Amino acid sequence: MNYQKSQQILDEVKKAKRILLNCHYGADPDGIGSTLALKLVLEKLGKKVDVICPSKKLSQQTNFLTGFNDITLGIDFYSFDFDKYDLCMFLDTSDVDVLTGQDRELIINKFIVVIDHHQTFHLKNDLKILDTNSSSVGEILYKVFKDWNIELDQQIAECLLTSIIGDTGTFSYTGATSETLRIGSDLMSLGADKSMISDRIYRGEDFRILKFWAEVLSRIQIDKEYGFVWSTVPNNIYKDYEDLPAVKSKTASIFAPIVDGTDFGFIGIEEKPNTFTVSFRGRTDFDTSRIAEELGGGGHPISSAVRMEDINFDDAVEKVLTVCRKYANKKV
Ligand SMILES: [Mn+2]
Repeated sequence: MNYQKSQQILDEVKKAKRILLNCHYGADPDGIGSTLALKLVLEKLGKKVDVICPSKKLSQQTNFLTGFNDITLGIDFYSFDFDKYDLCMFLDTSDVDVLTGQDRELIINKFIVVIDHHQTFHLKNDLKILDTNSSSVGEILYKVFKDWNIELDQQIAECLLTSIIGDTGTFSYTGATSETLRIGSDLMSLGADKSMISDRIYRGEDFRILKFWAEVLSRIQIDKEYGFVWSTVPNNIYKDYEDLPAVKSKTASIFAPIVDGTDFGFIGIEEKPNTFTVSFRGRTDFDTSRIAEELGGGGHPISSAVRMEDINFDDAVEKVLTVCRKYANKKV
């Protein structure tokens, strides 16, 4: 057994007829790929499966995955009817905000299974597999499916490899271990196309995102003393680009962790007037989640985020910089 809880989760799955899965708010390739892989496996087991997502629009970069068009978008979790489901399974979702896209307490009177690799965890749930050493939920699920003796086919392999490639920068981030590569190799043998997936995720941008990046890069600054870079974009600029899916996290992943001599970086975006979202990305083994947590957010050491509400742009930037310098390693 890779995970102690695998059998218990399988027992719950076997009892259920209708199962609800989620793609988290602003779902990324790991969120989408892992959810669609689980959907395919549950359907093989004879279950009726629905997938819901609070975002109104998803990035089309993973639209080649089986089941992508079956995801029901724009779901309001606070009016959604959970009654017809016997079981809810939430993947790659560390927090209620990420689950629902809203910062409100949510009570679901259903048996809930959570499978995740995030460090901070605030959902009240009944059964979870939490493996923070895993590169991605796709990697965890691969091992869960082994525990369940599921024979993987090409479609499932493609979903899982999409998850792993999405969360490891095509096997390049520190989270990608020798085991991740072994799993990737097995998924390729099953017919998942690594090059196609990687091209779709990393070389399939909307031209307009480059214009947004020009705005971000024209504002980028470096703190050489504390070893970090940052850029902050006010709402009057961001509003022209807010329809681009996952634009905030993607921009941070590309530009925040790449500057020599830094430990981390952040991109701060005023997503609505007086609402400021900050995405931190680590470049070294520096733990950015401590900064995000102090500001009220969370995440992994290498990737974390916070949304700050009812705060004006300048105050938000100052507050974030102060906390960054509190935790940063002084360089000079
Ligand atoms: Mn993930």
